[in-house]
Amino acid sequence: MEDAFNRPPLRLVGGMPIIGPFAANWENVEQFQFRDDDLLIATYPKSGTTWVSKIVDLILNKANLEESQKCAIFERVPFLECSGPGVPSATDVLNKQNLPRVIKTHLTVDVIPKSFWDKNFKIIYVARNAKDVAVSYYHFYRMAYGHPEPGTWDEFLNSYMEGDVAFGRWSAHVKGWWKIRQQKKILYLFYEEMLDDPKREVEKVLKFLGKEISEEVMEKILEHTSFNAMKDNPMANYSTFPFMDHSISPFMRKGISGDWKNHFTVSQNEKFDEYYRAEMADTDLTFSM
Ligand code: PPS
Repeated sequence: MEDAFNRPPLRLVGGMPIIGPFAANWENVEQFQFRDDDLLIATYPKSGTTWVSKIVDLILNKANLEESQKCAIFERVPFLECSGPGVPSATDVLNKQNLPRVIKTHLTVDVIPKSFWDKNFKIIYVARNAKDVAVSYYHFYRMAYGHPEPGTWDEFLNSYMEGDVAFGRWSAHVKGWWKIRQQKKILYLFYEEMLDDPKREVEKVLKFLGKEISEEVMEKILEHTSFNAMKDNPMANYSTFPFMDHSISPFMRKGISGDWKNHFTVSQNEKFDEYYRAEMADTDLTFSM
């Protein structure tokens, strides 16, 4: 029998590749019922999900650190499509949750559960530039063995460009959510802008959620969601999550913009730029690299 967390192959759900263990619970994900008071954090992998989750968590509990530290961020913000042997499926956890829910997803708009379209809850989408995502995703594939082997960096980059990675093509993901941003209540954030001025971006989140906080709470949130604080925080750095080997590459790896320059060769970069122009020709969505 296939070992669910030992490099199982990707599987297709609704045309989108997903990691093997998650596919087993797909029927429950498809039938998942969103509620009007949910808050959804949607991202392509490696785009700042954990960072924005921690910010939202601290905003909602007014930077009550004791509360926020009671359990890991992946428990406070369940990952909708996550399931596997020995791991409670997020759909089960969420179905039992009565309080307003904050939910994480990496699903594309094409495969999001049908109930998404009938409800009117808020969504925070975070996008990160395609090249840094590729690098971060490569290192994540190396350390998180629910994914197939990434191969060499060059092999992984080719798979990524072809969309043969979990959650498919980056371009389809970011463009899909961008397209529906006026149809649904979506705050579309960029990882690079969060790095540039975290306070400004936290203020955007506050406004979107209709929340006000004191300057003191703001300072606490900024301090506890800085890269260094999150890297050292076992409730934020995924060190308590099974099926990851942080000695290969830590989950909280570098937290910078432009690391792609340390990975892409000149020819990989030329090829990627050409691919990128074609992929992004039909959108006004732009990124800072
Ligand atoms: S996942 O697995 O898809 O949920 O990963 P995700 O949280 O989306 O992305 C992980 C990358 O985000 C970086 N990160 C941060 N950067 C700056 N500041 C803060 N506070 C922060 N928290 C997480 C993390 O380091 C991963 O990026 P890389 O480039 O690999 O370092």
